[in-house]
Amino acid sequence: MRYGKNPMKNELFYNLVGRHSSRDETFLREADGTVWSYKRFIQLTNQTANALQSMGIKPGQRVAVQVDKSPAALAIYTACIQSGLVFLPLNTAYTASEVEFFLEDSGARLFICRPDLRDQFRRNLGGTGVCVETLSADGTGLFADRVANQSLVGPVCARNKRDLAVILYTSGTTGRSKGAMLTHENLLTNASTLAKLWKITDQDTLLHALPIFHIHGLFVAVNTVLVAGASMEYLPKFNLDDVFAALPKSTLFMGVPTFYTRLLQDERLSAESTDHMRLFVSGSAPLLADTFDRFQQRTGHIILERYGMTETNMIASNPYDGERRKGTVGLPLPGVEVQIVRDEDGQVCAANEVGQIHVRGPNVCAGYWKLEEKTKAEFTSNGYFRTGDLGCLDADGYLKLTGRAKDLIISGGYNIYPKEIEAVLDGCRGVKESAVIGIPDPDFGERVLAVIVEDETETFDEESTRAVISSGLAKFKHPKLYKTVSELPRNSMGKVQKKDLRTQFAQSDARLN
Ligand code: MLC
Ligand code: AMP
Repeated sequence: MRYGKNPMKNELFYNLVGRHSSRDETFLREADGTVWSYKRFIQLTNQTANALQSMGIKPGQRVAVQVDKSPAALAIYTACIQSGLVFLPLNTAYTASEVEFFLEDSGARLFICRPDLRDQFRRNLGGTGVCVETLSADGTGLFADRVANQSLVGPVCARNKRDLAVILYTSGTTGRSKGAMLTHENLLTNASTLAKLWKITDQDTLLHALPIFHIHGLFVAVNTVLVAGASMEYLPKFNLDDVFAALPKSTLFMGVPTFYTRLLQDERLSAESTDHMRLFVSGSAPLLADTFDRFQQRTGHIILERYGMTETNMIASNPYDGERRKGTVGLPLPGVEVQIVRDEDGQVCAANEVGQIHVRGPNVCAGYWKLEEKTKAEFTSNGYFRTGDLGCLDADGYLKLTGRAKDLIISGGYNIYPKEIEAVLDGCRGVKESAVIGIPDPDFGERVLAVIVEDETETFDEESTRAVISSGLAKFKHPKLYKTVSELPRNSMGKVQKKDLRTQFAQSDARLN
């Protein structure tokens, strides 16, 4: 699919949505059995686009959304693409203060939230010019009422490949969240490449249990389905009973490693219950060799592991037909260049030599919203993006991730930046300083642990600290364990040695609260 060929001049919209407009085939089936044909979903997209335009929202303006997963929520995304608006999805776990930062930083014109939060946001956002509308999980709400009154057909706004489609905020190693700017080209090229590589066709049904506010659930999953004209079993969230109910109707599954470890704990997982499945894909966090092996032994399926990040979409994937090599994330995607670069001298590493992973290609974002200096710093002079991941390419070109240069914890597929939590902890009573680390967790892969050095004058109080954390940070970021130490281990430069802390606390007991 190349830009400039489509008379509608919005290639992304055309390839994801427009070309399916008269298809009566199923696009998605909800957990309660409600079926949405492509035609009906596209009518809803048109109605949503008309509603957005009737509110005076202009191409390029940002529409922020923090709502439960539903067909109507997905239609806001496709309607934004149609109308040339910039879609800004937000994790439903984010607290009001986290959301307010994103709204202010992005200059969002419209914010669509869950009905129970409307009054609070209207109060907090009064005077900022952000319009607050609502949408609930069942598709009702103030915004839904506007949508219902609109025409089933709607205009398509012309866009070129460099126009922004989506802003996705990622917390940073500095503790300051950055909005990755994803263009129409980023999304379309990546979805087309993956659908081709994984041989997704209109005969496929994806079991969709991921959230739709991150690139995994939205771009890797939904966009590939749309590009291929496939269908989805569309679950509100990952839940074992719903997954096993939908499995017989599906051919594809995509998940974070936690989904696979949870499936393996369920006796319903077997060769028989998965015999009609064509492909299981894992990503967003390291898939343990043990999970890979046990899944193959139980089901006969070899999980296909792939690698990506918000700023770059997907970077590498194990092959569909060739060897899916355990412990690797496969080969760089067609059109995507991966370089492993030595820290000391910036030279490209030899095969199997570990270095910084740099990426270049049409998949890489246009930079960070309103952060020109930060954007410059994250790209090399020859246009490669610095992922912050460490790894090596083997002699066959398979990429192996070996660690992270960035201080990051991945819990159940969600990224947690310690700096953001440390900044809150350091302001708590009785805390002189803190270091937040990830320790192994059998369910989430990593679990957040806070190491506290007590203030000389005041005693550290875990309960009040938990309350402060709760009021400011999304639940998945909360430390599950607190430990106090007399001092943090530091190297000769004064840098906290988190590696030592991880070793010291690796065996910390599993009591979560
Ligand atoms: C929920 N909790 C988590 C958590 N998810 N804590 C840490 N990490 C998480 N990921 C909290 C809940 O609030 C709850 O707190 C407690 O942990 C247990 O909840 P649960 O019922 O067991 O969790 P559940 O709701 O089932 O959610 C777990 C999950 C979910 C794994 C299904 O986290 C999930 O869908 N993860 C997928 C994330 C994802 O899509 N990542 C892709 C990012 S894109 P309490 O206190 O109430 O008990 C990306 C790039 C790429 O990374 O390459 O794809
Ligand atoms: P995010 O910023 O949420 O998009 O997360 C991106 C990060 O997730 C990457 O930089 C990696 O560190 C990690 N990641 C993604 N896929 C994998 C994978 N297959 N194995 C290990 N880590 C992964």
